[in-house]
Amino acid sequence: MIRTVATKPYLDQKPGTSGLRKKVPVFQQEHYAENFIQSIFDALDGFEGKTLVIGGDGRFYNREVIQKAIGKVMVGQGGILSTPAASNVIRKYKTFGGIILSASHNPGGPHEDFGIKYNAGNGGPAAEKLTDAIFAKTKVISSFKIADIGTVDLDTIGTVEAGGMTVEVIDPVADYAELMEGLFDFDALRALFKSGFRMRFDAMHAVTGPYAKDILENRLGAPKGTARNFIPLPDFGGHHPDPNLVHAKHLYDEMMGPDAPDFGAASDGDGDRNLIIGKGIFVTPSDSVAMLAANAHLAPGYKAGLKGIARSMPTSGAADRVAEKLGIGIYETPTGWKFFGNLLDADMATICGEESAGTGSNHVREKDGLWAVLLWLNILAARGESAKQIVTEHWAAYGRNYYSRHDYEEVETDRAIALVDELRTKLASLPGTSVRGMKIASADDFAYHDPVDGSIAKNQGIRVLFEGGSRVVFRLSGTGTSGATLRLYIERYEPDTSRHDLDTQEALADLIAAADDIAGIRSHTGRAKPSVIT
Ligand code: VG1
Ligand code: CO
Repeated sequence: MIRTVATKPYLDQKPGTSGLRKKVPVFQQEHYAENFIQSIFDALDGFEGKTLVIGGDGRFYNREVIQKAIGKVMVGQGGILSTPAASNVIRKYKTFGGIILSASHNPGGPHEDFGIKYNAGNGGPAAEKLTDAIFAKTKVISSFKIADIGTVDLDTIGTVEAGGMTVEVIDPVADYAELMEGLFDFDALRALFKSGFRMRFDAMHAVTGPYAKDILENRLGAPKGTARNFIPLPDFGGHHPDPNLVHAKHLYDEMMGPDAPDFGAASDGDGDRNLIIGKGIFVTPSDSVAMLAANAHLAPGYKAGLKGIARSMPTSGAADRVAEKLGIGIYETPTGWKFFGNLLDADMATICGEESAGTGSNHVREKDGLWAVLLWLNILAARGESAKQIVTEHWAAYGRNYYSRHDYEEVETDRAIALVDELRTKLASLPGTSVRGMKIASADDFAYHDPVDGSIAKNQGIRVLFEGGSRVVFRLSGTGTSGATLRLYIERYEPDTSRHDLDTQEALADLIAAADDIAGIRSHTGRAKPSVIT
């Protein structure tokens, strides 16, 4: 029985970098989730009778919203599907699209964050054109449709008919594990673990736990205990499921310690991010995408080579040097995975990456945390070298891009906007001037012209480029849920091998000071230092 229920619009349902993200109490307002989900369908055509995938990272409010969205759907057991696994299910079963319930790396719980995102039939996040259309619908919605099918059992695998609809509860891991098995040399990985290779994977009580446990321990024979914090919890054990040097500091400390395992990794709330730490060496996400691209041909799924590499604008230029050496295309896109979709669909890019710990390939249309970890393992096995050797050899061959991101979180929105506005008005006058002895070569507000569909995305981050290739980038986050988050990205290229083991913050100190001179970060935000440095 399908009922139509009258509703009133909420005016704050504009999707950000990755779907709609708000605090749980915001989503708990009457009809808030129903309105947004109905608006997704109102912006789409031709889904009648088709199948929809629903994924979620198991955070608080996940199950409740799944019951609201249900139509003819495929859903992961327990309401769980990692973001990359959901992308795979959409592609594999050629469904109409999917809805992913997650706020990714943001904390979960009754007072923390929740999110809803729509992925299209290619498995990728909805392009801007569609998210704009969804937002337009949320502003005029007057009713939504809902099926009274009672409570659906999400915990038992199988198909149930409910209220004239079919609900298929699937094993969330099986299809994904099969996909990984086709890309990587599982025999070589089994041999690696058999030889005594030790690894630590921290699932941070988020969605990748069951995937890591099954793939690493069951299928690849890694010792029990390789996967840690592998039981997904609705509040992620009270932590931020954000795999970076702040929220996964325990892993970093272990990997730098005297009895460190050979390789350490972690993933985020919805399983699309990755943190890579070799024994005694942290690999920045920007370096990781460059190193994966340079070595991908060692894995069976990429032995024919890459078509191209794409990276988000704030991501370091390390990957550009690899693309140049390989003689393949390099694409610079705005922040957010939705901008890679066209390049992947058109087979112009094979590997994509973001500085925020996102790496992925054309195997799905999302970034994929465990994929990056398995590709690293495959490369380690094929080369028979440690992560540290691979990293230092890469720097010696290509030069090192020192890179860091400074986040100023929960800044008052007005003050953050004032900073950006002031910076914009200054842009034209900056080139040719010097800051701290460094000459500014150019300054602009990044705009992206999509080479596939011709669409243009403006105001995607302010870049100040210095002579010699160093740069600072400023942008406001599109995923935060309280106040504004200012992100400052700092990069310096260093070709000289004798200067490859400096402390990153020291190597970037003059650029960090220059960024404050240029943008007045401290005076605008009232903060003496960033909240998070990665
Ligand atoms: C952040 C990252 C961006 C990433 C996005 C979604 O966006 O910077 O690179 O694609 O999160 O990641 P923003 O607008 O806050 O800078 V996830 O793992 O939260 O889906
Ligand atoms: Co994520």
